[in-house]
Amino acid sequence: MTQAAWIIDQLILQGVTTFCIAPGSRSIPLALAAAEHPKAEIVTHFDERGLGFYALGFGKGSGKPAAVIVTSGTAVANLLPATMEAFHSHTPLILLTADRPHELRDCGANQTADQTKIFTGAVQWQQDLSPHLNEKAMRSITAQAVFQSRQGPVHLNCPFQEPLYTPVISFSKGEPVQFSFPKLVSAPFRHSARRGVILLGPLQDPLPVLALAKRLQWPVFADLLSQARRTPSPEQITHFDFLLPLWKQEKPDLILHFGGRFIAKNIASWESGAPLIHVSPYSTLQDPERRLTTRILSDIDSFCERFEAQTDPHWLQSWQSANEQVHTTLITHFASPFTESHAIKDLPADRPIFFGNSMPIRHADRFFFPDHCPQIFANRGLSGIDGNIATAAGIAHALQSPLIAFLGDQTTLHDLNSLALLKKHQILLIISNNFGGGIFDHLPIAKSPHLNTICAAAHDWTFEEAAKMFKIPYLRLTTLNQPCILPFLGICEILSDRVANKEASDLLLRSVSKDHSLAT
Ligand SMILES: Cc1ncc(C[n+]2csc(CCOP(=O)(O)OP(=O)(O)O)c2C)c(N)n1
Repeated sequence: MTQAAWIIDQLILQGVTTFCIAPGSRSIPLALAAAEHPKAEIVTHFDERGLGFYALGFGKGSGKPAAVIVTSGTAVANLLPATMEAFHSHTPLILLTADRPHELRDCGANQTADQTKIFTGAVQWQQDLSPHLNEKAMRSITAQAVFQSRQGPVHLNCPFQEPLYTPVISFSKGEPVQFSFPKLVSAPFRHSARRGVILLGPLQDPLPVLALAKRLQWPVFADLLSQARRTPSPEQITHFDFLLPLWKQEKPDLILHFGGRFIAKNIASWESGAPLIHVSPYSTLQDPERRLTTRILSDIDSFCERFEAQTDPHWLQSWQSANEQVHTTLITHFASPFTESHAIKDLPADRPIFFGNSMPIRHADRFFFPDHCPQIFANRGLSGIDGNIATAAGIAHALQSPLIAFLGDQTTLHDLNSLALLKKHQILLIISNNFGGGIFDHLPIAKSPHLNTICAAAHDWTFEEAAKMFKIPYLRLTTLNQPCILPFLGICEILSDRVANKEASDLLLRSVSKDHSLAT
């Protein structure tokens, strides 16, 4: 209990105040210390998998880690999916897993497995603590864990000896340990390019990059998760995803990539032929196509301030006018009958939105351009369809704000347990039910007679009864009716047809391609 109190108190001194707790016995010292600490905030959930995603969502929403407390055994393994997503999206997260002490390991004790390095490959840092560590060491390791968690998840495996419960806990007065990140680019960085393109991937703060684009008058291709849509600027070529496969005009002479991987696949397949520089504060490589010519490890703003290159006034204009053409084609497209992409284009933009993986995030990347774009979230580190409801709930918690979560039906089915987390927050969960995985209609497997069984997992379920079980208000719609959903909190299910969605999408691609090739 004393050791647990040191860990919890040091976490709080380091600014980690949210503790996500699942029930268990070996974890009682940690859970109790958190419950008793006057500055700790507690969230509880019965399912460790959902709990891990909730903490992940909290990290995405706040930029700060939440600490997850679970018992030993399979409970620990249930944290793996959320930890993997956190690792690949550089989301802060701290895992505190209770364990048997060393003398009870590997000798048949109940609920005891080798869990010390279970997250290897998915954590930034890990430590197996010992019941014999003194206060100084325990506090120092805990502080180090918080520091490491700025770049991704960390794991502290915490063995506890019995007794696991004492009625009185005292928190000794400890000191926080200070850590800081250096800014790495300190001298001017000059390049001779004049027709540069800026790729703005998922990023916490796009403003330094947008300022650089304005200074150089270079076009910016901004991913939905770059948050750049919140600050519209003439340099942003909003429909780059449609344009790249059709671009026949002058080629760029440099590509600068900031942040993570793009949702739009056309970025990866664009054969621009230009040198590619990636700037990121993370040491992990972001280059699946193996095209990088320069890799710069730096915080974004210090690089942007020091980067110098040329400007060509016609370069940006040619992208802008092509973008205008695509925009005109899209207006015609959305005059057609209602499909899933209409629902996303027309979403209320009055609160943050979490988009589920699969088609929702792709439609949003292409079509969601409201006048005032809210903060956008998704699990794109590994693009899992698991834990999406829990992640959205964790984000709503971090932001202390109402939130929309827009998910596909399989994504919702995968995380039904987490409906239990919904009612603590002001969430409008919109389920786009096309009765299976609509994404597979866009892949070559769509031609196979096995599409519906092995990939799309077609079904005929709706979510009314699930809503009832968790006592969540429920609404069913066939089009996205804004006045109807604006004041509504709960589950809103929109039914759509996979075939119609796919046909509309094909028609749009043909129109863009035809209109653009006529004009260039
Ligand atoms: C945990 C996990 N399992 C499987 C997949 C593969 N997968 C990607 S999208 C998808 C279907 C999602 O269907 P749905 O949520 O209904 O959305 P839609 O495709 O209809 O937009 C699947 C199974 C995944 N990304 N993550």
